[in-house]
Amino acid sequence: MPESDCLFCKIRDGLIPAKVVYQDEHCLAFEDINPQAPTHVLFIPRKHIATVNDITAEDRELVGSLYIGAAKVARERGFADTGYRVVMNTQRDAGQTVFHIHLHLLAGRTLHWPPG
Ligand code: D5M
Repeated sequence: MPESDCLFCKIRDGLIPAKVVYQDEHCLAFEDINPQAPTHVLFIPRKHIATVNDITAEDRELVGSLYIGAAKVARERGFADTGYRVVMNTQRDAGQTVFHIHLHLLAGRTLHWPPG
């Protein structure tokens, strides 16, 4: 899929509105439009990467920034000790629907395991 057709690239570029809650050099985070928990934030790299399969060694810092951002937002919202989940769905069987990688941050309720 070309980057110009990617929903999350359009959010990154300000073409589609989103409630941005965090950003840094590599990463942008916004509230999920269909929250599955009281806190549900998506952390995306500014660079278009379709799936986890497409991450390369040169993306190390960028991928690390998604986790650093998620931990920061989780800490700010008081979940550092009570707990939260970060997860990246990959391909059809995991339910990936947007093909620009995104780290889900879920918190604010008891999260069951396995997720189903
Ligand atoms: O997760 C894709 C996630 O993206 C899903 O939780 C809904 C969310 N989503 C879809 N469209 C939007 C917009 N426009 N703003 C914010 N969030 C959105 P996946 O892991 O691919 O199933």
